[in-house]
Amino acid sequence: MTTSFETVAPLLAQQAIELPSWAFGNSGTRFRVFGSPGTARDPYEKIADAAKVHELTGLAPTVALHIPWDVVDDFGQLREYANGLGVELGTVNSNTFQDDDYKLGSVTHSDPVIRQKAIDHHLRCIDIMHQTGSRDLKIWLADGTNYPGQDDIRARQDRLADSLQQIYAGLGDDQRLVLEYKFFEPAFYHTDVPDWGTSYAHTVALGDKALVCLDTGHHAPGTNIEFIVAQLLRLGKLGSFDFNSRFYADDDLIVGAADPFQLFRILAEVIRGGGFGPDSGVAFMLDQCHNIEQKIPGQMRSVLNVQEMTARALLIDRDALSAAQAAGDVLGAHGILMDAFYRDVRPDLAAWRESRGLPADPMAAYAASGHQEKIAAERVGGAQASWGA
Ligand code: PSV
Ligand code: MN
Ligand code: MN
Repeated sequence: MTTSFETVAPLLAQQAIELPSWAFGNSGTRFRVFGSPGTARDPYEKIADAAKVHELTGLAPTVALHIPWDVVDDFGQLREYANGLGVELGTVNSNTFQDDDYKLGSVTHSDPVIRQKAIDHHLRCIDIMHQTGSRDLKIWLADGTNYPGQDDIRARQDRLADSLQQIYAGLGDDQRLVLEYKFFEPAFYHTDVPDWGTSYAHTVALGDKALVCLDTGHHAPGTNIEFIVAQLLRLGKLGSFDFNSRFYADDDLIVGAADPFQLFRILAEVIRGGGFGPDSGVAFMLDQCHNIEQKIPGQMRSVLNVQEMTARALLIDRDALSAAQAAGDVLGAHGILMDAFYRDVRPDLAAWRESRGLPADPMAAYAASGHQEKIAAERVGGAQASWGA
């Protein structure tokens, strides 16, 4: 007995995927950042682009901000602007990686003055969160060292723990801190939060409002990410995802592009562990850049990929799978999982979208709408936003 699409459709209606404001700025590699016509010039235009993605897909009701890239004079006004376009402001991402003072570290720095500056930046982010109505403060640190012996790894952990405690103390009752990990880059010998275990250890020490953020691009090749998902959900410490895909390193490519099967396996484990849906406490976000492709359709493709893989993961026949597992039926159990992975849900999703007043094919609808040409004509003059300001 296979699970029918109709059974899982109500669950799909609960899906929300947060878009990163920085996906709508120009980005590139250390070799070149390519400009493209129509790219947003300020936070308002980035939000308008995100709202367009939501309008056509119904999947992206919130936009994440990056501070100081998205600093505006009046965050209340930015919030009203977003609301007027049908979206909310979401996670606030702190940035302590683009200031000369942080060359040797930010919240782990041995100089108390620089460390305080980094802590204060996070407290300012929390203040902004009160104005934007954001729940989550996401911390990704560029801290680390390039050479063995460069600094005392253990003392840096102690300073990290102390700084995080001061930041955590500034959170409001309904706010959360999500701590992201990454095993390399920009530091190449060690990073101060390299893996889920380190993030877990710090967030456990902080308390219930501190959780782990799992960025799918931040693992060594071959890492079994769905196992980490299962473990963090088991421990009640999975706070959010930064979805993207990678072929080699932290490539920030469109989620599901490099390895759709891995995305399926991750989502299957999310659903299995109760991490799906608004009440789960697990936030889905994208953390991507669109270097050579158009940005609005790039984000649309991304949320649609997550939706398609979620639908397939929801279609796993759980009863049959449990029975096969209990019977020790290795190939039978594997086959049940693969049956769901190979289900082509695109026609069902197209019909379902239409029934909800959305375009059956959002990508085609965007291309036909003339919106890209319109913003290319309108957004002339001024500096386009880049992965940065
Ligand atoms: C750097 O690796 C990074 O991509 C992290 O994943 C953050 O989430 C993102 O930048 C935004 O700060
Ligand atoms: Mn990330
Ligand atoms: Mn990253």
